[in-house]
Amino acid sequence: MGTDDAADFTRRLKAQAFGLGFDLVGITTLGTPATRARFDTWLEAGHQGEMGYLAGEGAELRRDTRRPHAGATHAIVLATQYGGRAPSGPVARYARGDDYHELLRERTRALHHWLEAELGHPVNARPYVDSGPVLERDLAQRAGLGWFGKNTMLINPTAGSFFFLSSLFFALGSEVALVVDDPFAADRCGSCTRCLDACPTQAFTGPRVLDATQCISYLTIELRGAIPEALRERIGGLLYGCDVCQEVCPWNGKFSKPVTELAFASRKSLEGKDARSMALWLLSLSRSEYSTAFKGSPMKRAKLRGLKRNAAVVLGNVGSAQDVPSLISALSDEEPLVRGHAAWALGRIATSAALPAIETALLSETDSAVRAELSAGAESISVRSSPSESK
Ligand code: B12
Ligand code: SF4
Ligand code: SF4
Repeated sequence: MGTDDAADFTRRLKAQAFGLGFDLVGITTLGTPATRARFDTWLEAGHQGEMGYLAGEGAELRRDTRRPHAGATHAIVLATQYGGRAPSGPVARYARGDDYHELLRERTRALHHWLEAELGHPVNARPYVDSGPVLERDLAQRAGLGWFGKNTMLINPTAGSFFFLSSLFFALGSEVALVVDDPFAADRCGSCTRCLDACPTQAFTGPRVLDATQCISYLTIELRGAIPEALRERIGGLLYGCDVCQEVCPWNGKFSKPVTELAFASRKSLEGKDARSMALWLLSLSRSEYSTAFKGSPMKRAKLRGLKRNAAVVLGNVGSAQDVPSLISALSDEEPLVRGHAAWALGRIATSAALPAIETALLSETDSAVRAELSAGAESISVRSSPSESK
């Protein structure tokens, strides 16, 4: 195949990807990620927390993109915007609609089918969307899609950073050639530090290094257990994920787009709810109501108990005396995680009306972590409620 043929085939492949709904497309070879050493340093520091899949065998596969899928030589790297122009709210923008994993995997598979139809034979290929053992931002930078912002996001100079990444790994035979994109060489952050300054938990240890264990996205989505007490207040009204370090980025201010993919538009059940009303709604959900409301939603990752845990934290931050009855009900939730965080929230709201309920709960509570939260909550109410109120 000559150079012209390669250029033509590449053009048609990219046109097909745009036609399928992808917003950015780049092509790269597979190999050792340029930021492999950064990744290793990050793991050594323990910044991955409980995300054990990133270490061990998972890390080994991430150290060379030729490892995850045998025989693959190239990747088409794809970005899909999810609506950075939408107003900020208690749920991160990426999680307000349907789960992106399956939708993007299907769309990436469609590109695979197109390749096979064009070449007239099966092509050894595999789609990756988020969960595969691939450093996707590194791969996207290598395919020319953007630079690593100081907030660690992959930022594109015409699209900002509110997009998902996916890729098709494939084996390129000798009968066809492709024009590979140059890595994105520039760093367009300059002297800006807005994202580092705005992070509510100060989770960045420096530019482009995020200690995930301090990040609200990790705390509200990935962390299975209790949220460290020192970080709860800083979560404010964020119920699921966090967009703060993207919202303040001037590249998003200028280039983020309204949502065009209907599947990513906010679900009706989330629309119009502020942090407090959404937290109250979540705390009230039965298991079957939860299954109906969150069918096909990325928010299922936190499970009902994680969402209720987050809701209790949010009420502890933005709630008032009116919310005490909901939190008292949560003291008898089947999950110790929820009971413990509800006790903390009652201690924060600190109305003495909650004291009898906490004392009653202490009589029957057997979980030692919840007992500690209940005692701390009672103590906090005793200290913080005014003398006139506690009479
Ligand atoms: C684990 C994970 C998380 C963790 C850790 C995030 C992190 N920054 O490491 C947590 C749960 C906190 C998280 C949060 C979010 N995530 Co996430 N996450 C991932 C996942 C699964 C792996 C990321 C990873 O390997 N981290 C390890 C660290 C070391 O890698 P890194 O942060 O990307 O850092 C690289 C560069 O910064 C560079 N680097 C580091 N230091 C330096 C220094 C210099 C000088 C240079 C040049 C480079 C450099 O090297 C690193 C390794 O390649 C990817 C999907 C995937 N398979 O890649 C999605 C992914 C990164 N997440 C994504 C999203 C959307 C989010 C959230 C916005 C969700 C939300 N709204 O809550 C937040 C954003 C938080 C943030 N600022 O990163 C998207 C990002 C798309 C984009 N435009 O960048 C991805 C790619 C998923 C996807 N397929 O779309 N996430
Ligand atoms: S997502 Fe939120 S908590 Fe995490 S680094 Fe960005 S601003 Fe900080
Ligand atoms: S806010 Fe500023 S420093 Fe942070 S990623 Fe955007 S341009 Fe870079």
